This record gives sequence, C-alpha cells and structure tokens, in this order.
Amino acid sequence: MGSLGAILRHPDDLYPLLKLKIAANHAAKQIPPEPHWAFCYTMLHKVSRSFGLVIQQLGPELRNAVCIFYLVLRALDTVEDDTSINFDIKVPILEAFHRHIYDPKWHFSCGTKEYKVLMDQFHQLSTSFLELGKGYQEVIEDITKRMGAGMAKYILKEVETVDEYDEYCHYVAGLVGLGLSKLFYASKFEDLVSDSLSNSMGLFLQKTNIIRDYLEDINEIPKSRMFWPREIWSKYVNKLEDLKYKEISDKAIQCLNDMVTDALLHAEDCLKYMSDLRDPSIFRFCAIPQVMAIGTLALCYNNIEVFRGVVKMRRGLTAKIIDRTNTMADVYGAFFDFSTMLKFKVEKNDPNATKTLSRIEAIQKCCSNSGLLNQRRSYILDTKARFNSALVNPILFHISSDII
Ligand code: D61
Ligand code: MG
Repeated sequence: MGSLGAILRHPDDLYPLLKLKIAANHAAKQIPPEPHWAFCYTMLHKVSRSFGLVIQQLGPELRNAVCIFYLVLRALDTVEDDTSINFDIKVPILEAFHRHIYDPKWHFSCGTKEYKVLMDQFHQLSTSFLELGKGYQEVIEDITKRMGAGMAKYILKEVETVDEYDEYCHYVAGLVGLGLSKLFYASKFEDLVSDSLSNSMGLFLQKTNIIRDYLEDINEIPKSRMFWPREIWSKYVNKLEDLKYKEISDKAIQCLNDMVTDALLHAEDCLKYMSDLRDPSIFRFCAIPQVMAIGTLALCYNNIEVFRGVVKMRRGLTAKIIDRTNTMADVYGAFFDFSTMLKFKVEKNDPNATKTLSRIEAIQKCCSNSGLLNQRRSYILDTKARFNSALVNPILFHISSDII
C-alpha cells in the first residue's frame, strides 16, 4: 500500500487504497483449480499488477481469452526485450511464435525473474490456449503472427521517423487494440470497432510507456534500446543518450514536451472508442489504463525527473482512478482535469507551446461537447473544491501538482 507519509499528505487516498487491497486479495483467492489455469492467473498478477486487476474483473469466458492473449504477447515481448539474445536466434523465434502456442512441448528459456518462470513453464500457457474457443484462438494467433513479424523488423532497424515510430507502436500495442476489439466482438458483448480507433488505444498507451521509460530503456544492459524517433530528438540533441546529461536539461525538457505533444494526438480517438463501448466491465477494462496514461503524460510533461529516475503516479492516485473510472462521464472528467493540469504546465517559451495548447484545447472541447462534464468528482481537487475554471489559478496549480 502507499507509504504512511503519502497517506498523511493525501488522507482521501486511504479509502480507495483499502478498497484496492481488498480487490487484490479477492482476486488472489479466485485462482482456478486446474493447475495450468492456476499458473496463468498467478503469472498474470505477478507480471502486471494493473493489467491483472482490470482483466480479472471481466466476465469469465472473455477473461480467460484476454488473460491468455496477454500472457502470450508478454512471452513474445520477453523474447523481444532480452538484449542478451543474438539477432540470428531471436528473429526466427519472433517470426514463428504464433505456431509455438499450439505446441505444449515447445519452450525457450530467456528473460529474468517472473518473466523467466513464464518462459520456462510455457507449456502451461499453450495448454490453456488450446482450451479456448476456436474464435478466440484465431484472433490470438493472427495478432501474435503480425506482432512477431513487426518486432523482428524493428530488431534489425532503428526508429528514425515519426511514421516509423507510429508503425513500431502499431506492431507492439496497436495490434493489441485490434485483437481486443475482435475478442470483444467474438464474445458478443460488443459491436465490431474500426481498426483505426482500436490502434489509437494501443498507441496512446505505448507512447506514454516509451516516454516514461526513457532512462530505463537507454540504460538497458547489455545493450540500450531506443524508441524515441530520431526525427524528434535530433531537433534538440546529437545523440539520444545526451538527453540524460545535466548540462543540456533545457533541450531535454523541450524534447520531452515534443514527445508528449505527439502522444496527445491519439487522445480524441481513444475517447471516441470508449464512448462506443456498451458492456460495463469491458468499459472499465479499457478506460482505466487510458486514464492512467493521460495522468502519466500530465506528470511527465516539463518534468526533468523523467531523465533522472522513474516517474510514476502516486499509488493512492492510481487507486482513486481504479475506484472512480466507471462511466464515460468519469473518463471525460479525468481527461478534462489532466488536460487542465497539462495546460498550466505549458510555458510560453517552449518551441511547441502553441501546438501543445491546441491539442489540449481539442481534447477539452471533446470532453465538454459530451455534455457529461458536471456529473463527477475530480481526482485533482477532491470533494467540494471542484477543479473548475474559476478555481484554476497558478496558486492552485502548485497545490494540484503536489497532490499528483
Ligand atoms: C484496451 C485495453 C487495453 C489495451 C488496449 C485497449 C490496447 C492496447 C493495449 C492494451 C496494449 C498496450 C501496451 C502498453 C504497454 N506496453 C507494453 O507492455 C510493451 O510491450 C508491448 C508488447 C506486448 C504487449 C502485451 C500486452 C499488453 C497489455 C495488454 C495485452 C498485451 C493484452 C490484453 C490486455 C492488455 C512494453 O513492455 C515493457 C514494459 O512496459 O515494461 C515494451 O516492451 O515496450
Ligand atoms: Mg518490448
């Protein structure tokens, strides 16, 4: 749970934190009896606390399909991310991964910690996969095939242009969006959504990760990984790793803000995608990660800490988001609030200030045009002190950035 200091500073975090703790304990007790399914659900919660929690609250049939979809792609990503495997070994594994999931005898040892366990016990995953309905299996196979091929392409090449950045993010996350939309449709709980909107859901999440994880990726041992596109960083520095050196922190900040501005482009598509969903548990499954993403972008913008360590949302704020993201009104409210935070962080002398502000304005317009903005509690200023335009002034901004 959150530290005592954090709870004393943010006492209204306590209730959502407790509720989250109870939900996590409840999920731990719901592990299925069959050993292969028990393995999958145990791994799901070990590998990703946040995705684990939102997957757990889906209905039983869809939950099994999404759990396997997640673990298969996490295993594929473990191969991609292991920088100690040579290209000539790695590329064929990535390209054939969609066939390995049908073979309970196949395995390939790599990764560390819980990822290594996942790889070593891969047969538990393939055994569970083979028990899914054919419709679900075909979606998972198709997306695994396309993602593996895309990863293989980018193992051999760097991300140069913004178009290539979008293409890489399509392979590793946009395709997850396409696959999820197809799984929802196969479950008969949702209509089929356009590929383009599904893709944006993944791009918004992946770009936020790539921005936040700059330092972790650049410091990767034995070889650094670079996902920030040259077309953006070369406007500010000669080498991507220069961003972490103190002497050029103004350039680093400008580059970071440029990256955040690029990511904001996907927010409106994400709002449209979520507004078309009908099933409440699918809605929460999709909306919670998106709200966390815009919150993380607001936190990273103009924040030099991105180049010094890990920038993460306070655990209590994460718990609040999980507790309070239930309807489209909540999502519009959160996107509006976090955009307002962003707006107050934009400095006039930033080279992209005008572009950033116009993207923020477009998001806010989308939220207010929904007509749903006045039905919620704000995360940023709690209870009675609503974060409305009358309250937004520089003094309050300092308070709210401290809360975040
Ligand atoms: C609705 C709900 C969830 C969604 C969505 C729509 C659309 C896309 C996504 C989730 C995927 C978002 C990925 C963002 C996080 N990025 C990563 O984990 C990177 O790996 C990418 C390749 C493996 C993707 C596995 C995945 C992730 C989330 C899922 C899922 C599959 C299946 C179902 C539900 C959610 C990243 O991982 C390393 C790290 O972040 O530490 C990387 O290697 O770049
Ligand atoms: Mg990866």
